[in-house]
Amino acid sequence: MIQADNASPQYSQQNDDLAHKPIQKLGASSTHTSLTEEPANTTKHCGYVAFLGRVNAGKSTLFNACVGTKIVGVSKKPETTIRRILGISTTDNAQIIFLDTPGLRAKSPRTTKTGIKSVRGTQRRARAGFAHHNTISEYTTRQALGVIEGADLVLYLVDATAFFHPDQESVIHRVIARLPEDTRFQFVLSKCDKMITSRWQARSQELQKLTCKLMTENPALRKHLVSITPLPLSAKVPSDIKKLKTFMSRYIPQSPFHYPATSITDSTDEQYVAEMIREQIFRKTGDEIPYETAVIAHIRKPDGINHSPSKVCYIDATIIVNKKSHKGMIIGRHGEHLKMIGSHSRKIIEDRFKRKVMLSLWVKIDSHWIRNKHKITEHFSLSTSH
Ligand SMILES: Nc1nc2c(ncn2[C@@H]2O[C@H](COP(=O)(O)OP(=O)(O)OP(=O)(O)O)[C@@H](O)[C@H]2O)c(=O)[nH]1
Ligand SMILES: [Mg+2]
Repeated sequence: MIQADNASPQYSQQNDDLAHKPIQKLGASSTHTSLTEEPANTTKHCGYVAFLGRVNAGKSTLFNACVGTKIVGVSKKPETTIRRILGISTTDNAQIIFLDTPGLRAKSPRTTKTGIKSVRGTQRRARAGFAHHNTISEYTTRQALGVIEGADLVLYLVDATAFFHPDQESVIHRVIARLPEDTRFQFVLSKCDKMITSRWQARSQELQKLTCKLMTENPALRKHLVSITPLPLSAKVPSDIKKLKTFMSRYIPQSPFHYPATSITDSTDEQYVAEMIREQIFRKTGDEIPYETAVIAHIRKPDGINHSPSKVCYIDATIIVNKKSHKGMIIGRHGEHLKMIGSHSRKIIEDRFKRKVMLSLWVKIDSHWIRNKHKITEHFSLSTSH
């Protein structure tokens, strides 16, 4: 478990299960979305807030901002996040546990008995503007939808700067269908700093209209919805984050803390390292590099971060691609890309671990691993429990 900066870092091998069954909920009767009021209660509260939404909606950026430090990779390319990631923010009286999730899409095309997808169905969906679906998409969707069951509050992010995607409505319906009885639901209009006020206000109204339509189609939404007015915010504006946390704290139950006050995530150090390297791959290579690129990191003990800060931390990481051409793109001419990926991720990891890091990177081709469920679980450290 990675600890807050002021705590001594240590290894942890927590499993990926979501140990967050819903407990008594608070604030079920609140119906307003004002971001300004302080919670009146000073007893201990602890609960789960899940960030859901389509790809690129800004979930991970908001997640990192809420945790207060970077634990999940962010990039302008879709499908940066591949598994559910847990982050923790603790104050004297409240512990909010955030769940970042992979971007959602409409349902995958049907799989035949032999495990091969209906090609005609896929082509039809492609013509209709849906993205390519494969086994990884099925896994990531399950990862995302899997967090809903344990969430006290689900925040559904809609990118204020983008048009509503054709599959947006069906994705929202899938989320609503999974909401447990007393879980609250709220739309968030993200990236508002990128627009002038009148434009995001217009977007907010469009989203309200869509919410009304969704409520007509699915009356269950009414009882979960905190407010029909989406929360407009920017993950890059600290005062918005502060107000959002105040808002969230109204919907988490009275409960002892689930994690030590110094913990910031349940990810292992290896998962963190892999996440940061994957982010740099997404940032430093062209659009051709697909999200089907995995990183497996191994921190070599005994020189790892568990020991004296003067010790160098040796990390070996393997980047797994499924095509020879992708290997070439990641390595780049004379290894330039790989060098850049290595030096940028090393700096981020050194900053986090507060010690010198020797990072060795390898690129390996593993053809068709993306069709192999066991390999997906292994390479992305996905939980098999969902
Ligand atoms: N200006 C601005 N940019 C933002 C904001 N939130 C996210 N972004 C940018 O939007 C892009 C996507 O952000 P992510 O946080 O990776 O989005 P995501 O929803 O986690 O994406 P996936 O993991 O691919 O589903 C990145 O380039 C971010 O820097 C915001 O509030 N303001
Ligand atoms: Mg993400």
